[in-house]
Amino acid sequence: MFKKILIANRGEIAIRVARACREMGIASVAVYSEVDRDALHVKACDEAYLLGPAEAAQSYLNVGKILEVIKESGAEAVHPGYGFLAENAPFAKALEDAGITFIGPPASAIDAMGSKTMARELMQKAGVPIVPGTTEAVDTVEDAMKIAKKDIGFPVAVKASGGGGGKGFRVALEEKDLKDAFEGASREGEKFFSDGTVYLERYLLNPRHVEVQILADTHGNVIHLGERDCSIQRRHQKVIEEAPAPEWVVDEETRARIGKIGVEAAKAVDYVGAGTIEGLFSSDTNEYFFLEMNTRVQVEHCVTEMVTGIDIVKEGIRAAFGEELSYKQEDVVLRGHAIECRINAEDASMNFAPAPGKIGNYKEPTGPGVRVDSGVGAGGEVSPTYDPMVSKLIVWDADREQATARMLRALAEYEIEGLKTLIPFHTALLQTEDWAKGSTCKDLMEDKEWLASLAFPKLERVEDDAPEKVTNDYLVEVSGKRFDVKVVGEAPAYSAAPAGGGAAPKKRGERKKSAGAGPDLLESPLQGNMWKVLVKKGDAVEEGQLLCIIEAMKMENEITAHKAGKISELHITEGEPINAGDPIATIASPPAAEEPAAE
Ligand code: MV4
Repeated sequence: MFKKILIANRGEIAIRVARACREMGIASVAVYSEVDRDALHVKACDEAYLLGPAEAAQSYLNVGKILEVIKESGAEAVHPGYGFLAENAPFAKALEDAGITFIGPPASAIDAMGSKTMARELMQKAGVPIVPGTTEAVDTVEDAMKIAKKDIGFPVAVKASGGGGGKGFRVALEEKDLKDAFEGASREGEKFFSDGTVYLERYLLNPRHVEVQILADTHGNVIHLGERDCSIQRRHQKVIEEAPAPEWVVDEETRARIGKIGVEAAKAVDYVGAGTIEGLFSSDTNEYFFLEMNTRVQVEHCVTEMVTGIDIVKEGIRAAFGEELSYKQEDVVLRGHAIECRINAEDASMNFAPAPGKIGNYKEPTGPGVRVDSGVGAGGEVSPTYDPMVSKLIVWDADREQATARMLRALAEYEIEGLKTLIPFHTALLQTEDWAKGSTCKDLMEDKEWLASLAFPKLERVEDDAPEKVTNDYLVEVSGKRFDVKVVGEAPAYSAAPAGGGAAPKKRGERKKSAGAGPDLLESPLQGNMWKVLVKKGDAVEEGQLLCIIEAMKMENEITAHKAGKISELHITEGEPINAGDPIATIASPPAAEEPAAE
């Protein structure tokens, strides 16, 4: 087995991989950016090297620097986790050329699946069902109209060829929408993937997102670990995942059928390691269609681990080393039900705007059937530079209903001070009839009133009066290599009001319209670029009305009015950069409210 692996990632997934290494007797090497010096993933590894400044391009995406660290540390293999360099074929190729093992599929498989049109063509040839549509890019709106009318029929989905995960995805419900959808998807493809080409699919009405976990080795063995249902999404970001799908959605026979589809898809690209076939499942017709393959370990792999007992990360490492998989298909048995809630530092009442910041006290839930894969802890910080995930809360129980109860218990135990997180959102959602029925909760996720009712009490920073003495861990970097040192000094003054407690979220429709009370100034919750400004000075706005869109981390973040009133000052300009805490708009309350004041 490998003696030393470099983990080219940060946060919870870097820790997840480090744990697998520790259990396998493999030394682990962390890499970190300047803002991650105290990050938990650094401590989870045996040694650690500084890559560079916070900006991912200069640190976690800095291939040249990572290659240097590989050499210096003597690592034989690299685990990319997810995000960053995980699906970067040139990186996998550069490692192959340098004689370093990339823990993942061959660069050719990443390439083949990276182009969504090429993937569709390959899958069609391999007999894998794809969503009806084109397997080649469509060049013009006119061509698109012909194909949509003749071969596909409306509604039609327009998707960017370089896309994936819903980026560059537009829907044309009828003919007159096609031009906008085509141009929108193309523009987004150009912006995010430097590829403006698009293709067409039939737009399926109310499908479920059902994906298949695959494991493959270099000896030709390919198995599946059953499906995950990730139908609860917010603007194409998964927020809750479960394994298996609700039993009334996917039965044993369907599971075997879509599992086989997943295995065939992986075989068609000579896959190695852990991967996922994403697909759309139409419950009405029992049809399953290939959407795309994610050629990496996914965020939600844990729910599959909980119901199969198989360590997906370890199997990926074994496969990369050239060992055979530890399991045959008939060894894979699903037991019970697992649910994962993504505990993001986001404000569900503000269109899921990232809410990065410093964590005060922090206590994770424990007890039977509970797993927390976290990337930060007490006193830690969710940086505005990276993905705002605090942790993944995963529970297992004998069936879906009991797993739901267990998740609600765990969410209630979870204490995260100083940050707005999705805990109130998950708590409310898992108690809805929609969730119990196993619906995709699409309407709920768009229900602004319901989301606004999940608002937090205002967070406060409280100064400590007498600083206590504490032992602090400091670090020294010698030639970019990290060493830990203990220093006794004063505790930091930061502390924060509880975020987890406060009023229980109101039920749907119970919320009263705000009469415009509270502070006037709305500040940017995140750093990014002002992409669109939809209001002007002097406009009267409703609470929750869309004001502007900030592009950050390749995501469009909708910023909505925090209260009703008149925009007395607008502090933003389209196209300009904006920092977290910068003013966006001053909203003056309307004169004396007609509605009675709340409470
Ligand atoms: C679709 C679709 C309907 N028809 N494609 C693409 C990325 C993935 N995150 C969701 N995607 C969808 N692709 C066609 N041809 C609907 C979705 C979709 C979705 C699917 C299942 C469950 C929830 C969803 C939420 C938004 C979009």
